[in-house]
Amino acid sequence: MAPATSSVDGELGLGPDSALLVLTGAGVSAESGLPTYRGSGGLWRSHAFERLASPEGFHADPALVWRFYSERREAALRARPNAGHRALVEVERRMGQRFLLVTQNVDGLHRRAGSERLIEIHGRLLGTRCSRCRRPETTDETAYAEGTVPPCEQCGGLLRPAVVWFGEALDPAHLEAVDEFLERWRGGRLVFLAAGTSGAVWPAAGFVDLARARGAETWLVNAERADNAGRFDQVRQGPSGTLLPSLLGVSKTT
Ligand code: BJW
Ligand code: ZN
Repeated sequence: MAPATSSVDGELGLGPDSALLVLTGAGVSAESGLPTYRGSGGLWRSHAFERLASPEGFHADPALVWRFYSERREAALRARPNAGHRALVEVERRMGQRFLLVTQNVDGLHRRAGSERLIEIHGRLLGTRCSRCRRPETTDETAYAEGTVPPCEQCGGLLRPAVVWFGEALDPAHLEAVDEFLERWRGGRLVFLAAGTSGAVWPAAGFVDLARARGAETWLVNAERADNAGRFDQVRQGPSGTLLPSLLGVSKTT
């Protein structure tokens, strides 16, 4: 019997000439036990994002912001990648350079699952950088004790989590990489697949339009109706841990 992972193309029907751009959001980590941002049980339902995920909020109360991120670091380190993360690793192994994963997630679970062709456009929960100087970002898994705000050893400024807050620019190199991928593979069978994202946050919410403009077929996998669902060709409602393996033709147990 052929291995479960090798022969099936899945509903997306990805063949050797296809290219696949995937955008993931917090819903993909929900089955790993991490909360999403919006919707029931979402972080922004119980926490004011203006105070916790903005440069102004950090300036006003850095200790409060570090408490929030320290708790989330602990949760992310406890979590394990799920079948959705693993399906994306498997499809990357098959497709090589014809595959790119762009995630809005900061939890690090795609990387821990084994994804390598990966761009983390909203940064990393387990990274720290300086709010004042250009000290290089470092990996930092520390959950700081309540009231602690770590100082920068180079300039004495306040260190902050290496995530992208509202009102902050994404790394232009990341957006260029998305554009280059679409440009490189336009003309062939190009597929854009978004999973577990509400389509509420820009610029990621507009990637579907960039992909369509390059002739991509567009697919959405989400538990509830996303804000931008009407702009996709195909919408599948349900859990990504089940739907991603079946769309991608990957065994759920890999
Ligand atoms: C499941 C599931 C399961 C559950 N299976 N599904 C254009 C128009 C309007 C506004 C703007 C615009 N351009 C920019 C803006 C402003 C702003 C913005 O988008 N605001 C909107 C809210 C209106 N954007 C920005 O500020 C961005 N910056 C920017 O554009 O800069 C421009 C600039 C240029 C030059 C100079 C200066 C500026 C930055 C955005 C940063 C977002 N940051 C956060 C926080 C990261 C750190 C942290 O974690 O604390 O990123 S906010 C939060 O939202 C986080 C996420 O990555 C992001 C997206 O959320 P996501 O992943 O979609 O999660 P949810 O919870 O919304 O949805 C989860 C979905 O999963 C749900 O629909 C569920 O149904 C589903 N689900 N279980 C499948 N098992
Ligand atoms: Zn500094």
